[in-house]
Amino acid sequence: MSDPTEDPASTEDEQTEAEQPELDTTEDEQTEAEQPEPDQPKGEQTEQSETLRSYFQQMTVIRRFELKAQEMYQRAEIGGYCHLNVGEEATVVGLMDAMEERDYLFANYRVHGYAIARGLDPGHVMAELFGRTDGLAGGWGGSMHLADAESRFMGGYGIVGGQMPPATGAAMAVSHRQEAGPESEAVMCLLGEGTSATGAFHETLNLASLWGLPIVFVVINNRVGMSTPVEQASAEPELFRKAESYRFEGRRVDGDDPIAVRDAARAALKQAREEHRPFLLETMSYRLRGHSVVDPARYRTDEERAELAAKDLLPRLRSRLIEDGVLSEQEADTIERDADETIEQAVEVAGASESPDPSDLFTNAYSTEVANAPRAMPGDRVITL
Ligand SMILES: Cc1ncc(C[n+]2csc(CCOP(=O)(O)OP(=O)(O)O)c2C)c(N)n1
Repeated sequence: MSDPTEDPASTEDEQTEAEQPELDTTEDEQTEAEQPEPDQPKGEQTEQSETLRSYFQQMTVIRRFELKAQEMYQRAEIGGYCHLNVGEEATVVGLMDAMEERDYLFANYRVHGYAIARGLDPGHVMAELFGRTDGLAGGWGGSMHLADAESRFMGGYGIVGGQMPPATGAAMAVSHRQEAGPESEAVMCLLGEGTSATGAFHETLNLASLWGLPIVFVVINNRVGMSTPVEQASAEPELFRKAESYRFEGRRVDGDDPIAVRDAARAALKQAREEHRPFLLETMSYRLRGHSVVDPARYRTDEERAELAAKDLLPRLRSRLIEDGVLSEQEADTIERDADETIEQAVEVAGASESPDPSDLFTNAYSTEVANAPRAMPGDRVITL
């Protein structure tokens, strides 16, 4: 793994050949004879191979889900906002694999992949994007506000940094009801690199350290916030260092390597639960598409686009797994076909689901009882009592 204290450019440059996925072997160049038999992948099936195979499968499902979400948005099946995880799939599966069921997850608006990797049904995720009753939030949340309390997936948030105070509050609740130790729950709070320049970021890091909270803040550094490169948005572009000023640990990891992400997140969560101390993990990846599905990313030059396409982690992982004998070409094809089928089924589930009843518009909108009428406000309850 690359030295996490290096800056992004030199980190990539300094990766050794052994660490770098091979980029120069295209699928076309491989001959039939070089392919392992479908049922006998070469070499022993180590645990690592099984893990990589499973990661490739999950990443493929997430990628196909996201591309389908873009298509469904263009067909006006999905409204509102829609932000994709394209290019960040290794980070997504690595982080989710590191979490225990008892841990809580808070996220920003780029959240579909996390819901799927946390084990939620792609059909229910797609139905939420469609705004239908079978959606994770009954169709009221949409793409940015997926949530499932049962799996402790505490939601995506549309306000930049809006997820950080409630995540910190959840970690405070955990610290009050449980002793620090290996069995403790922990909280993972995801954010983009642009968010690390906001007030909520600094306020929550400060309190998490002062109060000794079991929380891992994960900065998913995809290098650009809307159209602004991180170097122009943050005086300290090595974002994991921001933990230092609040006297806790931070670390940067290669976000294109799912195993490196998983191991770093596991170590961070372990420390959070065993010491009830916060941790700041920074994952380095690239957002391959625009900020949201309606952003054509005109701030990128043609050269940058070509560079990004060449960096796409999914075809690189595919080639590497085939080359290492972890997968055969046919198995990779099957994984991709199955993923397409899963996503087609998800679209069917979403399309067949009812739209919410407009008379329910104010149900669950306030924590206090409010008459279910468009003009009602929480204070009305006091007046009518
Ligand atoms: C408080 C607030 N300010 C501005 C916005 C508009 N906005 C939406 S996303 C975004 C960029 C955030 O970038 P980053 O945190 O890096 O996340 P990424 O999109 O890269 O995942 C901005 C400014 C907002 N949603 N909320």
